[in-house]
Amino acid sequence: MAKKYRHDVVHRWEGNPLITIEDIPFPCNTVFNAACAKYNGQYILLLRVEDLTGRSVFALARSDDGYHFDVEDEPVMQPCMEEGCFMEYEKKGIEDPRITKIGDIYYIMYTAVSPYGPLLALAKTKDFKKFERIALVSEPENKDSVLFPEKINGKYARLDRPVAGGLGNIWISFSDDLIFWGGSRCVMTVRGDQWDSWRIGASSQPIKIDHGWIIIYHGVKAASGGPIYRLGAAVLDEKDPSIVRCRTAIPILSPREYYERVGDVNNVVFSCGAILEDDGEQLKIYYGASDTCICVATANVNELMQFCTIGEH
Ligand code: BMA
Repeated sequence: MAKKYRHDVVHRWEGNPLITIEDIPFPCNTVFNAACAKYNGQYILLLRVEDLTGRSVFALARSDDGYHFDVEDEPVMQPCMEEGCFMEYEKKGIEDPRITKIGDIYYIMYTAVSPYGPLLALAKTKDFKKFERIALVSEPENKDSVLFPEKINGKYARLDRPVAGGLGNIWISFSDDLIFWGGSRCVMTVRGDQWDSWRIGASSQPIKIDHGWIIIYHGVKAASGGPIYRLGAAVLDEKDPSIVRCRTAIPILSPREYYERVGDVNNVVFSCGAILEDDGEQLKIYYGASDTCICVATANVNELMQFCTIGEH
């Protein structure tokens, strides 16, 4: 059972891990890094499930309380098998989805793993039954894209994480149609030799709060024993989200429990989404632990904001 620690701002659910391969009805290696949404009063997780060949597919899980999930019998999205560009660019799998609801459509940004490296792809669903691909929306190497739930100054906006010079920073881009993107700017960079010094990437879809957008992001440090993936938070300006208003100086969640320390990839907590409850305070952060299972933790969004400091962004 997850231990309580009085300095925590993010609190692990005592029933973690909430989904393991035992819960997946079809054969697989691992399940991790799930996108989340609320649909018809239910919690939906779009799970990244690595099949026995090592390629990832997406499966769907539903829950009434956000903690106890039932996983559907078959994957809802697999790497594209029909001739066309998706097939070429999803040959090595589909990974790490993030869901953003715009109007009555749930958009899914995900990583298409191509022979040329990972790139961004976009799909949509209205009912979590029928999923439709829209477009490939970047070149490699790019990952960790999240759409904003509303237009910013008349344009769709996304965060993403291109890799350049070995480092990964968070960028913002804009679009009129969700397909062609531009106006790109760097939003947040890796920091010195801190916990987020090697790579950072948006984890959760941006969530609107008073005067800004809060995001959960992951930060990676290249430690001597291998990379360590941790979570932090940042608040972006409401009208110009390329401006970081504040950012956590220290991580809000670090690998500590056995299931976060040991797995297919050790020392990983990696989130692909969070849900702000209707009270406007409780945030449920879903995260993959050591690329082997799925967990949930909660935070009070106001306490989280107090953790974000003005300073070096
Ligand atoms: C990142 C992503 C995640 C994964 C993490 C740790 O680059 O590929 O899917 O959880 O590495 O292995």
